[in-house]
Order: sequence, then structure tokens, then C-alpha cells
Amino acid sequence: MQSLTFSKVIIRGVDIPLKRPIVSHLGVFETWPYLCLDIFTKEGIVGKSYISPYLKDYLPAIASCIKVLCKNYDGKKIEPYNFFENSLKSLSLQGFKGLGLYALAAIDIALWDAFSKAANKPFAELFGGSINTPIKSYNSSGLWLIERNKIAHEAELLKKEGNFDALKLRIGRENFKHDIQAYKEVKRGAGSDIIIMSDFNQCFTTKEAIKRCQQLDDLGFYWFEEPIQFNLLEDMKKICNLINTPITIGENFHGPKDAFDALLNNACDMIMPDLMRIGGVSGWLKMSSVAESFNIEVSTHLYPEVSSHLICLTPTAEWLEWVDWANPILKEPYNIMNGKIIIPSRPGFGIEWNENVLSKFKLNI
Ligand code: SMN
Ligand code: MG
Repeated sequence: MQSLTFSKVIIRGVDIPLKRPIVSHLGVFETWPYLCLDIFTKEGIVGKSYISPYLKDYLPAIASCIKVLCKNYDGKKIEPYNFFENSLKSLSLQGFKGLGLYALAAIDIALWDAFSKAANKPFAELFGGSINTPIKSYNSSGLWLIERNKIAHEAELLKKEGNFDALKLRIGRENFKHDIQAYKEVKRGAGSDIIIMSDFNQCFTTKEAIKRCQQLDDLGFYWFEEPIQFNLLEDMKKICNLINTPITIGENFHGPKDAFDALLNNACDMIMPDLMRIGGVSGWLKMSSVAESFNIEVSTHLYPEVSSHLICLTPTAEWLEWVDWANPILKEPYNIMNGKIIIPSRPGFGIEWNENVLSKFKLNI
């Protein structure tokens, strides 16, 4: 396999309109921001990655962190494992979480992309996995806190986008009856067999969450996601013990140690780490061993392209969260067939930019 030498990183910011605006307990978003990385090597191979750190005003700060971390790589042979370990150590003075970790994740994904391109293999195959692993995927691209009379139609459309078996509904509405009505509307639109995940986005106090989860417990939701602030591990454990529906958390784990702490404290029944916040590919692989040792199911959060490769290498993998939000920035977006994501047979993560879209929605960072 050809060895690669780090040459430079180009970072671009974009803000892409969402087909269905996000209306959630986390806020309302009409657009979704991305940092797109190209890591150039002296040998000509370019590693690519994107992260979407929610708040576009922070993109310049994260881009600065990326530039600082990349200073250490100048002219060095690319060794993704070593780069990750060394960069993580270098972050200790300013913290292992937050913006520095997001920056490291973006670099790490692009380095593994370049590394697998040098081997001319899709990333999952580089690690001895198969891109043909069947990966059940749920459509999470909609069903925000929208008006009740729009839910059934949107559920029908979301199901049809990839013949999905499962959809995620955002709940924690005004009162429990509204949540029940919303659930029934999803069934009416997408059919009675549809599996429905649910997400509270941390909207409740512990007392409120226990009450609401008890009121909804027998309805048939596949999971309750983040009923309370995710890091209140003792309270989360209390909720798990009182409620039959599985409780899941994970999108707010900052690094594999947060996953370990949650599992050690029995704070959830399953987890769904986020590729960026867990620390990119390297952070994910560490987390997946932790999850295996606790025999706990792992689903993904956003980033369906890279996450699908990682699911192939995660022993206790469960669901992939499908969102199509990054499709406009990609030349050849991934597809869903019969509720399963199709991993393209392309080297690395198979990501090429749609340059017209990157120019049109460019942010000055
Ligand atoms: C979510 C993701 C991205 C933005 C808002 C809400 C949500 C999820 O928590 O799990 O999909
Ligand atoms: Mg969530």
C-alpha cells in the first residue's frame, strides 16, 4: 500500500437550506451548516470529510482548531491511529471535549478516507468488513414538532423515500395526549406496521419525564431518546428502571469515555453516539469495543455515509439514522433501498463534493 505524506488542509464552510426545517426542543433551524475538509497529500490522494456542528457561528473557531492541530502533521507520513492519539494528547491543555474534539473528528475522518483511498478500498473493507452488510436504517429526516394535521402525510412521504420500516417522531408536546395523537398520525400515514422511534431532545425535568414516559410506555414506541438532560446519569438510570420502553442516549457523548461512564452507571438501555462528538472514526471504534463489552446495542446519529461503514465494524450495531441533509453537498449521495443503506463500492467513504453547491452556499469562515 502506498504511503501518504500530509501536505495541507483546505477547510470550507457552507450553510445548506433544509428541505424540512428542524423544529425541535433544541431550536428551529432553516439551514444546516457544514465544515468540509480536503486533506491533500504529496502523493495526490485527497482525504475528505464533513462535520455539521449545529451552530454556524462556531465554524470559524472549529476551523481555527483544525488548522492548529494540522500544524503538527506538516510533511509527516499519514498514520491515522498515531495522529489521533497524538492530537488527543495535545488537546489535554484545552480539554478533551467540545470544539477541539469536533476539529479532531473532522481531521480523523479525512485521514482515514485518504488512508483507505491509498489501499483502493472502501473504508469498511480496509478493516476487513463488508460493504454488503445489511444495515437497517430509519428515516429521521422529518417528523419534527409539526402541526398534527401534517404528520400523517409527512410520515407517508418519509416512508416512501426508501421504503423504510422505521421513522423517528419528535415528541414532548404540550401534553401526553398530543404525543399519542402524533404517534397515531404516523401510523395512519405510514401504515400500522411502521416502527416508530421517539426523541424528547432533553425537554423534561426528571419528574416530568417519568410522568410522560409512564403515560406513553404502553403505546409501542421502539425507544425513548433523551427524556432529560443526557448527562444526569443517576436520574437517567432511575427512568430506565421505571419504564419498559428502552431508553437511549448518546448523541451528546463527547468521546468514548462518556459512553463508558453512561454504561457503567446503567444510565440507558442502548446508545446512539454521534460520529463527530464521539471523536470521528477513531473515537467510534474505541466506543464500539466499550459497547460490545457491555453487550449494548449501538445505533448511529446523523452522518449516514461514514456511520454506515462503521456499523459494518460494530459488533453490537443496531439502527442507522438516515438523514438526507448533506445530500446537496455530495456529488453522489448514498441511497436507501428497502429500508437499508447502500454503501457504494468506492475507495474511502466515497465522498466527492458538489462544487456548485459549495460555492453557492459558501460561508466566510
Ligand atoms: C436531532 C439531530 C439534529 C438536530 C436536531 C435534533 C435529534 C436526532 O436529536 O437524534 O436526530
Ligand atoms: Mg436525538
